[in-house]
Amino acid sequence: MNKNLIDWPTFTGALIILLAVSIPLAVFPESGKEIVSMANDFVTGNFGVLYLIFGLATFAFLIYVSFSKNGQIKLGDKVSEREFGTFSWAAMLFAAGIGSSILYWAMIEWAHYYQGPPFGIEGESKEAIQWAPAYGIFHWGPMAWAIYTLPSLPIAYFYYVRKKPVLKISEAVRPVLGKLVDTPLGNIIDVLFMFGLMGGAGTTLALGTPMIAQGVNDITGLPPNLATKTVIMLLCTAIFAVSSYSGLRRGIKVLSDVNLWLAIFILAFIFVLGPTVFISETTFTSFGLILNNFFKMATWLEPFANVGGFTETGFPEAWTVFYWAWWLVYAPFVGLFVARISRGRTIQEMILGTIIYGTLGSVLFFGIMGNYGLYLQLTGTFDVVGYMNETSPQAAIIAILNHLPMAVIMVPLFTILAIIFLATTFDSSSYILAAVVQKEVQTEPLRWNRLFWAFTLCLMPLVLMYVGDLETLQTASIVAGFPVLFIMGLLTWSFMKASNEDLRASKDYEPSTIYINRREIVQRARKRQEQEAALKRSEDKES
Ligand code: NM2
Repeated sequence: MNKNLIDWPTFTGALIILLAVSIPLAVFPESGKEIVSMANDFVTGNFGVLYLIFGLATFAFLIYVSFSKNGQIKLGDKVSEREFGTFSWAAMLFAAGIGSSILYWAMIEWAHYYQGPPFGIEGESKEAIQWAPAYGIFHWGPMAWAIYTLPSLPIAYFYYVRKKPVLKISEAVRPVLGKLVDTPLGNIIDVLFMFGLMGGAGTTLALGTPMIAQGVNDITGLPPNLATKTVIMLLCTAIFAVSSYSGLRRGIKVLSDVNLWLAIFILAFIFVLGPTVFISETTFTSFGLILNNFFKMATWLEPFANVGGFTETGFPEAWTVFYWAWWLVYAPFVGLFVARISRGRTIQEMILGTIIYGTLGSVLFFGIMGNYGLYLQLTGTFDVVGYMNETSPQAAIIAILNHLPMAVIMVPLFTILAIIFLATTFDSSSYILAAVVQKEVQTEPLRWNRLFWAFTLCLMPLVLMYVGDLETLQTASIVAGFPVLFIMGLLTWSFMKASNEDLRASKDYEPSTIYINRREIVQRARKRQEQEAALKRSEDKES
């Protein structure tokens, strides 16, 4: 066991902050919940606008970069070939950014919007029906994927262009902070990033586990209580641990492949055997609705709540702000991964590819799974919303699946898919957490270090499930993500600074501004005229 490799200040810093949040919550759940709710209100109430500005600015910035000179920079040398073909690249980046939560939300997000729509629309009205399938796609769409892409810019740039392998976020901001990175500030940045990721993974695991427990309950009859959930979570960690010991790469690779094909199978099954036309039409119509209302959705904060006859719905805080925060906490981590697989592509290809393929993937899940449930609701086959209110969202999810043909097979398959998703979340998150607390990573982070963080990751979601309702789970991402907002700013600045410096210094750089010097033009024209006249004179003389 090589303990010297560990960057102890970061290691203990992250652990302390995790324990400092989890233990009081577990010991004093009631007052803990109050404090969590206050923290949530404080951040979303006062800084909600900051998150929405951040989302829109990120999207606009990436579109700008991809069509600028910086976007033409190739990640690698002249001869570097693409490491992966486009299909596997897209599948890998989607799998890295998405976990079990997409199963949860794709199935049930519409039901929340149907009941509590935005823009002062009445719940369960005809208008609410239109927004219900669209809003989920928006929250998992191009702006969300843009948030994921932002950190991959500096990381890929340093990795392939400046050839400095970066596995730490603090290293990726070195162009801006310089030597300050070697002071405790560097450790603080890494600890805050780790805390953000643990918060985000906390939300994922605390949402995914009860859903799996419900699936298990449906199959075996085991009660979906806290004990079952704890066992499930530990089991997922154990699956990861075993696969990681059985020749790391292979184990997880097999799991991810199974995952991909299983997901494709379930989606195709619902699409073909479910209401195919309804699914296609609703998805396509949602696409238009989002395009038409893109800016409205991206900026809606209900500033007039509780004044002038407007009632407060809390929709922006509960959804858009929450989502941007949740994507944000995962972003540096996904950025590390996307950067690693993008050798040989240009920055433009990396940006547009992530946004487009990522969104397409989300559209498949939300369009197919969500609209199947919506169909059951609207045709009166099954009152999903009523059932969800009576029981729980996860019970409603399993009940929707039970309406599928061959439900006896489909529910277990869905549950297995969710379990693998959860295990791969443990795998990838623990990889990054372990890498960040090491001074140096040779090929892989140390095994004990990875396992340590995988089990540590269980802590927060366990406490959250014990304490909380949905709002508490959402808060974990929002509050832990707040500092990451500023780290993202540093990362962006750092990329622009480094790439602009290099662009200006490179051999075939041409400044983009064209400077017109009238005097020079006139002089040159006059000179040309004189030359021509002289030539003519000499020709005349010869003839
Ligand atoms: N995001 C995509 O569980 C998961 O799907 C992880 C969640 C940020 C909403 C990512």
